[in-house]
Amino acid sequence: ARMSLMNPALIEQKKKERTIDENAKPLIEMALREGFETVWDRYEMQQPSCKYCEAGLSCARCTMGPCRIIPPHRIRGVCGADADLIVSRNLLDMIATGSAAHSDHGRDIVETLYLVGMGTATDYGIADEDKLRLLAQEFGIANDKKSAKEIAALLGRAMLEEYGMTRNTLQCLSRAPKATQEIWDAAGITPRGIDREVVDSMHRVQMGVGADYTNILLQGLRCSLSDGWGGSMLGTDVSDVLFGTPSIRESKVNLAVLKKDHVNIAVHGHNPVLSEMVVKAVTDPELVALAKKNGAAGINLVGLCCTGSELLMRKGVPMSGNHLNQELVIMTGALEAMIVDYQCIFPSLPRTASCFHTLIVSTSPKAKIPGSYFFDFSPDKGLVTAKAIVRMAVENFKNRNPARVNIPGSPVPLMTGFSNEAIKKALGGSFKPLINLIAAGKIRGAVGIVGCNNPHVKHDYGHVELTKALIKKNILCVETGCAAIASGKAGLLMPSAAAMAGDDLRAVCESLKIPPVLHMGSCVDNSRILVLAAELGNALNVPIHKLPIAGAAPEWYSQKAVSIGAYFVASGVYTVLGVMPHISGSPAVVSLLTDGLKGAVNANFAVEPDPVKAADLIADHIEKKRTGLGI
Ligand code: CUV
Repeated sequence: ARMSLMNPALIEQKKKERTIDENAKPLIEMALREGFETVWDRYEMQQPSCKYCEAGLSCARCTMGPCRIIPPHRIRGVCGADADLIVSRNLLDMIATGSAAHSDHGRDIVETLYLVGMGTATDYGIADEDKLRLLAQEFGIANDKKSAKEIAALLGRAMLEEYGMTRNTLQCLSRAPKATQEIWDAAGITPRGIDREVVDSMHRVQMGVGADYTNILLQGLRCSLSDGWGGSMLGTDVSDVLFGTPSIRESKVNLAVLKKDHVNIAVHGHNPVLSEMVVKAVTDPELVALAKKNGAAGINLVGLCCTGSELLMRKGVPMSGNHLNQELVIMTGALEAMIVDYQCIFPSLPRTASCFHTLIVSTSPKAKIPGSYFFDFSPDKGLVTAKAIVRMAVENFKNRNPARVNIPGSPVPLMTGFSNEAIKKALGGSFKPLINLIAAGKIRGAVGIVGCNNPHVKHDYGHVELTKALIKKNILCVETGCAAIASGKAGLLMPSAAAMAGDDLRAVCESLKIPPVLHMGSCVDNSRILVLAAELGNALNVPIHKLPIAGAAPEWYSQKAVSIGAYFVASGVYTVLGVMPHISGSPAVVSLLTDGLKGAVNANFAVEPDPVKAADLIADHIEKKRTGLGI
């Protein structure tokens, strides 16, 4: 259904309110003018939001309710749960959901490694055998006389065991400084198995189980650790083994990476097991020839969201945008197909696409989408499926309406590929020079800026303003996910952005020829940030919480982001959120998360929507940690 035509002044105002992405603005304007519904319209239609849900004070988990807490009289749900319990239970549910999403994605990758070893996923191979052998060593697999394939099977098997419940610990936890591991043990939050912590959490949110909000939130930390140091970490490491450990390279970003004269295909979602096969398929000579026969100059593959970051980091595939760009990519009228797997995909994309010629192709049995074309993608038939999808996209080129094509502006260059391995290499083989720069105060500290876009925040504003404010204070930013892409679009991922940094950081970046903001990958690659923190802690022989580092999620929306925030804090990293979680209904829970947790893990959350103020909070924290270290 089309909305009524909107007056130009209102369109102008909304366009400014919604985003700072200059390439997005013309499409937002077009959508408003012509009545194409976007996430911002749906957000507006949902206002005012339910104040009970917003405060975390509603519960519909069982059918004795649904319940809301409305003081002074209705202060318990039908079961007897009070505000603290309802809020904490809702939060644990979010953490478990996010942890499950990351870790299940990790499992799909680990399974692929196992299938490569067993010889049934022949389209995949081992791209980084050194990393495979290092990991095997870490997992106690003797590997000198074995072939890469044999190791892949054994390592894949051993990693799948991490999901179970017989080992009672996770291998990668031992990457953390000893003192940090001891903190986890003392707090009783050392995870015992990846799936186990999710199931344990789900058990606790069943009515009549978890009743103590503190105990519930501690389980939240344990479950999140099983994501960060478990499922996500395996996902990152094994993706590197299968598809290559990222190295520093250049590419481009924003909606203008679409090409008017090419068949344009976007991959959207998360798992490189799918998107890497699409990368292969688009270079197939037969399909390229078919594209040309259909009148196109070639096939142009672009990324979106995290699977885009995976391809950008490893292959330099251009990136069309982040979370709130997903509908706009379709509205360029130049996209033949959007291939998705799972997570962060608007269920309404086929509805958006139905106004254009774009085909939405879903590929995961877990994420079938009404209105999409479904291909049952699995690693044993990866390439043949990817080729079939690409063929469909190529054939769709003839359905494009040239009058509708609107690709605004031009792309921005960026530098990417900053895996820990690549950073070390750039530093001459170890983190020592980085540590020296931090000790000398040339770099005051480092901040991981991560997470999504959220229509509660002007698109990209939180990320970009926070990043700019921090580099001005000589604080190095390492970024993943949609945060990194926001910085990319704003030009912050180029060495030339050093000009926007404080004098000291600027000099460091200029001498190393690196940007002041390093793109470290997708959301599961936040595990790279954990490993970086662990290696810094180990080098200095201090627990993670003593390092001059912090985390931030200025525009987060997803359950996955809650899990990320929780494992940052549980690992000892002070973390500032730009969007308030639904917890304000319980002052006790708020106080535990923003203060009380210091007693258990020496770190806490803060919430600060103003990015400039958030930068001040982070800088203060970093200076305190520097003083603590005597530097
Ligand atoms: Ni996984 S989780 S919107 S794509 S960062 Fe982007 Fe990143 Fe959030 Fe999703």
